[in-house]
Amino acid sequence: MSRWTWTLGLLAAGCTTRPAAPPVEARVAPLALPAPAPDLDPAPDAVRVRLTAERTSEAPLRYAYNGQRPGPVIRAKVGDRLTVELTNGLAAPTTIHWHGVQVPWAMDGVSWMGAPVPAGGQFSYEFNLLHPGTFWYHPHFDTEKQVDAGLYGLLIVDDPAEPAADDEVLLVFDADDEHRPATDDLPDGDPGRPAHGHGGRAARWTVNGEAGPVQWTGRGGQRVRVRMLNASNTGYLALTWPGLRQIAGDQGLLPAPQTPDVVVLAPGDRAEFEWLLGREGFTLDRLPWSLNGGRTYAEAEPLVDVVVEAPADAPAPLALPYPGGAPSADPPYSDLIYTFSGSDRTGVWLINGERFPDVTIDSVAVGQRPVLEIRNVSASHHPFHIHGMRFEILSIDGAPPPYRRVEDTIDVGIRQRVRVQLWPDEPGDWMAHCHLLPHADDGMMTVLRVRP
Ligand SMILES: [Cu+2]
Repeated sequence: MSRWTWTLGLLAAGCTTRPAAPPVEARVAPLALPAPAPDLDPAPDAVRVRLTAERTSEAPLRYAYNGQRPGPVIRAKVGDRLTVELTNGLAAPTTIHWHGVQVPWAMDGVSWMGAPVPAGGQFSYEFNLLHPGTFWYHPHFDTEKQVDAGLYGLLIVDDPAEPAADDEVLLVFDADDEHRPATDDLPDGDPGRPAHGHGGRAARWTVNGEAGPVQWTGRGGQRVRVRMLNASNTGYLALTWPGLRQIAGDQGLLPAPQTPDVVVLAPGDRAEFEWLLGREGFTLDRLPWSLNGGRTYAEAEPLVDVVVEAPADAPAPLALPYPGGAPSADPPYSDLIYTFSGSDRTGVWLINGERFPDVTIDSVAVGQRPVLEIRNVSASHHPFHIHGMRFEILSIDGAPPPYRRVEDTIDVGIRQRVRVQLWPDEPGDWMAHCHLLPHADDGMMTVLRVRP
């Protein structure tokens, strides 16, 4: 029996815990964590790393930082000065954008009104790390192609005030061959039932560069901090597992831990979780999800098997310094409105009827807290991302979020209206765009100017 068939049988039986047989070692590859980037600066408050972007394969096209996919994990703490020396070993220009990190505009890695790093060139990115969280880095030049080819990695900013977990798991998800026809990538034995909607296709998901499912082994009684990134160009990741406990989102700790049944990571999203290991393992399943309507009808796909060695009582959660706080009130006005429109039929995606780079540039001032309303009038979800600043979700279709959410990437559903309060604290011409990278490259991008 294939691994796939075996797991589907398990799901169909409604069983969520692991039976004693067959031996798990025979079924799945062990999870490999992405290697860290060595810190070349001995000073305690400075981190300096080197990244070289290179082509590692021609067909299929593969790029990598330092030969790794995902790229090296850059690790620092709040207050550190980070220096990243980029060497562009590609035959094309590139940049590095620091997704979710508040950086000076000149360090943001966009080529809007500036030059990218030419082929063979070098650039040193330098900035101070102001906020803790799980961030990521990727090119912002020919973005759809360069990210899809493998240029991405985690940037983790630790808060020394937080208690350490017993272990840490980093999970970088990507969807390989996202644009392949669905008939090409159905697993063996699947009857080939057509999935409804774009993104409902059986794209092959990878975990830290390996085809899932992968297996991770921990010990009973351990508290494990789990950091996840959806680095896919277009794939939404709806994940579920027993005991799901979310502790952080895009921008660090949530006001309090949350225990939803399912968490949806849009492209560009990060989230952190706690695994409180007890006596039984469990499986992280991906639920089918479409850009054109959310959950779809197809089988769940196991991505990560968590195995527990030395079963013991599950531990109490970490005493993390959750900030608390309720959502801010949604005022009866908007300072800015972005209307998302377009369609796959035309291949044109627009914000306020405009196609990047022919866009109107709105402006706000440093320290203002403008209210932005995002109206999606298209038949596709769009994950909205803005550079250089964080934002708080004020309401979704008129209702406040269930808890205070500070984000840098927010999914905007079909015909949905999402209102956010922007926190511009750095001057610059910041890109604001859909993080479905084909949509961004097809024009769904604008610029918000922040005046000093
Ligand atoms: Cu979009």
